[in-house]
Amino acid sequence: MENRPRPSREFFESLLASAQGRADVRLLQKEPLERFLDLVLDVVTAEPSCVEWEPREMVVVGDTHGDYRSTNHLLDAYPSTPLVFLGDYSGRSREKFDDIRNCLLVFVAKLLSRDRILLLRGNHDDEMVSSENGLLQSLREMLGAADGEAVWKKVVAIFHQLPVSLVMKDLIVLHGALPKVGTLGEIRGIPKGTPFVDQPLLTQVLWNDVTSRDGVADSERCPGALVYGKSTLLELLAAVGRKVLIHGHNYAAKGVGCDGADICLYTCETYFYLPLGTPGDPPDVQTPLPGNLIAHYDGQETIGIRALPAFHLGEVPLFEVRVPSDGPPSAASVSSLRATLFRSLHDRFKHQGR
Ligand SMILES: [Mn+2]
Repeated sequence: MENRPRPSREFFESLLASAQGRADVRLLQKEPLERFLDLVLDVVTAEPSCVEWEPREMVVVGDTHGDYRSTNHLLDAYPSTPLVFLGDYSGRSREKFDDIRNCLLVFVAKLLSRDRILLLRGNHDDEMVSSENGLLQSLREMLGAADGEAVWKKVVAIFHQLPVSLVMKDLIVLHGALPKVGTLGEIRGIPKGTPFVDQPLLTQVLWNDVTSRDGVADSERCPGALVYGKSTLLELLAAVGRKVLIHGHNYAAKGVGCDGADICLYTCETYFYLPLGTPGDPPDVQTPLPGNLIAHYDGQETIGIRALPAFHLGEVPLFEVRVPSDGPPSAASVSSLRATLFRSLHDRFKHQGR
């Protein structure tokens, strides 16, 4: 495994340029691309299904779904902070090949910073879903039918080897929502390397949802998955010995629910991008909706929920979740100015429907 041939420096430069949207992905050649994907596969295969990190600062990024611009922005904005991506790297792309760019970008980042960047698995990061969500089609278009399918199979092998959860101190981090388990050991025991349909608990991790209604119901999104409310979430958190679930997979306008026990992040502009300027204005005149959220954990007791433009506005969080060592979590709105901006954007978003 260690002596796989490495692609050339020139290849890595053109790979990065393509992934960042500075060059045409169709200029990439199949053979070095496959050698690159083999290197990424080795790195993620060595990781456990349930990653356990000592308490430390980290930024958690929700579903990016082909939004390589946001991914690139985050990699630039946090060059040394541990970054956890919640999965769903392809699907729902805004423009052709955005899904390929985003996958390549997170793979390059992982290869270069394997101990700092964690790529968790989402429900789209799967053989079946990525054959239907546009990624296979994009790769066929990029490389031709046969070569595109061969490269897609290597991408799928990586997807299936991604870890499915992270536990750190009082937090558990995964794509969908906690599965119905009685112990953390059941989550640790979820095997890697298979499609989710073969694994009932993995199906739940990747597809479950938390809602505002209490009780447990079957999910309409996927057979075998569940939708549940606050009391069930609190029971499951207690069962796995944690206080806060950080997850993606769904859009939650505020990003915080269940009094801080539920942090739901969506970090993709594709669905939730509402220009404030007039059409044709440069991108920095437009403001993403607060659906474009990340969570910053200080490694102690505080998790700040920030919208992506916060980088340009002094890093003021929208909401703050406190996780004291001796009590339950609590959530509070932080900045009244930003809360007002947030509410006006949210109202406008609601009126537009989606
Ligand atoms: Mn998802």
